[in-house]
Amino acid sequence: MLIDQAKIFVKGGNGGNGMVSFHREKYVTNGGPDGGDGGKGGDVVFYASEDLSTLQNFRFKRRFIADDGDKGLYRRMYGRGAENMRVAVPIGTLITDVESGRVIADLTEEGQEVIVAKGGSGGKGNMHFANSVRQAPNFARAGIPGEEFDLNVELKLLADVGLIGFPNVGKSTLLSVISAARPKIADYHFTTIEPNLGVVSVDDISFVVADIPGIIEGAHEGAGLGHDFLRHIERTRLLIHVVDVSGSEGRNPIDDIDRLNMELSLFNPLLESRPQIIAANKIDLAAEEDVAVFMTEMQRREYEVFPISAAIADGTKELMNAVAAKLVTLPKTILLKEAKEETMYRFEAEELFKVEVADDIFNVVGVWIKNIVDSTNFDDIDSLQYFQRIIRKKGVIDALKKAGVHEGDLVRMYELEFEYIE
Ligand SMILES: Nc1nc2c(ncn2[C@@H]2O[C@H](COP(=O)(O)OP(=O)(O)OP(=O)(O)O)[C@@H](O)[C@H]2O)c(=O)[nH]1
Ligand SMILES: [Mg+2]
Repeated sequence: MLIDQAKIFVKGGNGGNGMVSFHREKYVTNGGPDGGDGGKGGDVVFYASEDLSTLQNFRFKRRFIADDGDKGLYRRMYGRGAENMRVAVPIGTLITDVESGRVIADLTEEGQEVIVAKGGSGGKGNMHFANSVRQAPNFARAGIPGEEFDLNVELKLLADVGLIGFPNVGKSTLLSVISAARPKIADYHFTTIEPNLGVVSVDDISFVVADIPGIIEGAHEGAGLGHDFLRHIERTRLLIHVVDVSGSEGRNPIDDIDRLNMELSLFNPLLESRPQIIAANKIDLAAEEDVAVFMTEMQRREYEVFPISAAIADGTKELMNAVAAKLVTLPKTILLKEAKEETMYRFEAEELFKVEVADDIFNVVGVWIKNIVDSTNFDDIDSLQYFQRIIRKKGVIDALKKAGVHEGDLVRMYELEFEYIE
């Protein structure tokens, strides 16, 4: 398969709750509030590592939940913040938010990292809530819950080597003799309609080879099938250009090389400079002097070129040795300097809240208001008063009035519902 994919759930740790406590000491009566703040919940962080090449790890573990922060302590002591949870993913991993479809990150470089779910901040301890009027606040705020998302994690093909060539030249046959892959092989054009991957081992080196559908002229404008797949070989490090040296379809192999390279550069000029090794296939059908002419011309152009007969695996070992030797000299991954894709962006900041009116109910929605509601203890008079003040200060009441709220209307803020009183 071309794309490795997994659906996962990520959640940042919850912030620890703030503490309610009062300073106590011998001979000191009515000490001030000294409850400390809760610690921050851990973030879930994804980072790109070249040690991985598949999303295999996500087959077994699909939930990534960072630890919660500790709660605040006595004597103004902060609760400990939780460690971040760090998850390695292969280079080339694309992360999208399932709900919104937004791209969160495209990790294309070693070590690049992104916070996919932020941990919540800790709640403030009661030491923050004293003022001249309220000297003994007996409430603290709860920690904010960590962000949570369902994510789609996708790894695009990161084959090391791409097999390119016109239809029917023997690309799939070659893949079948150098790897365990079993692509469909037949004597007609476009036998391959989807790319096949094979893992090739040469001594202790292994690499991934991608066999893509045959490319025809005009592919860069969408002719044939190859176009859709050309972009999958943009990230390969090396190309094996397979050509039918016997000219069994009445074509000239040297022309084939030129025309196919032209298609590649029209599709993406970067591909022009991608190293190529040439596989002169079907030598069993070719006249010896034709093979010699072709070889001489390619060597003149300073290509490495190997005469092979893929069907009987003749010469393929030498070809693979050369491929392995070449790969070790090439950079590990080709970075998408000129790729069309987005690299990385975070969610935009959200507005504090929004008032939505439906069926005469005034709904106040948004992450901020949800957090305030979650962290308020409505049974506690101080906490409730604090809540009332903060929503007034941040303009929630004004926004409700603007939306047309009247005495007795129902207002809903997540779990909290009340009748509006002037
Ligand atoms: N005689 C001979 N036939 C070969 C050789 N290699 C491949 N073939 C034949 O050529 C035909 C096409 O082979 P495929 O491997 O399907 O070619 P392909 O390049 O993958 O073709 P598409 O997927 O259609 O682009 C098949 O009938 C193969 O058996 C070879 O070395 N010698
Ligand atoms: Mg094929």
